[in-house]
Amino acid sequence: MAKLFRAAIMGPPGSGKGTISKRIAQSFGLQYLSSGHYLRESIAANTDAGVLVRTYVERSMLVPDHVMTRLMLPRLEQLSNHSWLLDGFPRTLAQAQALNSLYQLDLVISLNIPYETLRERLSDRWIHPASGRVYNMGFNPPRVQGKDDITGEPLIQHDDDKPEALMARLRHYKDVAKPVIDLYKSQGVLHSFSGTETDRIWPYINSLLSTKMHTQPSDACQTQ
Ligand code: G5P
Repeated sequence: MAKLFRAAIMGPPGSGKGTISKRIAQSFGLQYLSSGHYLRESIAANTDAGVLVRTYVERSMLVPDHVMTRLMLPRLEQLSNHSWLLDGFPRTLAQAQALNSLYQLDLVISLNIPYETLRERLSDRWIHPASGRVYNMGFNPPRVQGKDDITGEPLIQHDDDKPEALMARLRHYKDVAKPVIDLYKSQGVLHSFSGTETDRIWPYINSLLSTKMHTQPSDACQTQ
C-alpha cells in the first residue's frame, strides 16, 4: 500500500486557507477537515460544547486547546487509512504537540498575506451569529442581501472586523502561530507562500503537491 499523505494549512483569518484547501482536496483527493466547519457544526447542534464554542467564535477568539483537540483528533482516528488535509488546526503549540504525538505531518503550508489585503477581505465579512456561517460581500455574498442563506435571519458585522480590532487579532494570530511554524520548520515540513491573490499562489502549491504526492493514491473523497 502506498504511503499515506498528511498535510495541514495555516494562515491568519482571511488568508485563503478554506479556498485553497478545497482546491487541494478536489485536485489531490485528500480528505479535508476544517476546524471552523466542525466548530460551526457544533454551534448549530446547540450541545453544551456548542454553546461554549459559540462564546469564543462570536468574539473571534481562539477556542480552548482541550476543546479543539477533543473535536479534531477523534475525526483523524476515523481516517487512519486515508490521506488528509487539516485546515485551521493546529493553531497553537499545544494543539500541534497533541497532533504530533499521534501523527507526523508530511507537509505544512503556511500562507503569508499582507495585512492590507486581509483587512480589505475581512472588512467585507458578515456573519450569521446563531450558526457562525460567514459571508463575504465581494466574493461569496448571501443569496439575499443581509440575510443568512439557510435561515433567512439577519447577518451582522463584528466589531472585531473593524481595523483596530483586526490589527490586534492578526497580531495575536502571529504570536500564537510563531512557535507552531518554528516546530514544523524544525521538522523540515514547512512551506511558506506569500502573495495578495489566491489565484497566483495556487499554481505554486499545486506544483509542490504534485511533486510531493506523485506516488500517492487518490484514496479519498471530500468530507466537507
Ligand atoms: P475559521 O473558520 O478557520 P478563520 O477566521 O481562520 O476562520 P477564514 O475567515 O475562514 O479564517 P480563510 O479560511 O483563511 O479565512 O480564508 P477563505 O475563507 O478561503 O477566504 C477568506 C475570504 O477571502 C473569503 O470570502 C474568500 O472568498 C476571499 N478570498 C480568498 N482568496 C481571495 C483572493 O485572492 N482575493 C480576494 N479578493 N478575496 C479572496 O475559524 C473560525 C473561528 O473558529 C475558531 C476561532 O475562533 C476562529 O476565529 N477556531 C479555532 N480556535 C482555536 N483553535 C483552532 N484550531 C481553531 N480553528 C478555528
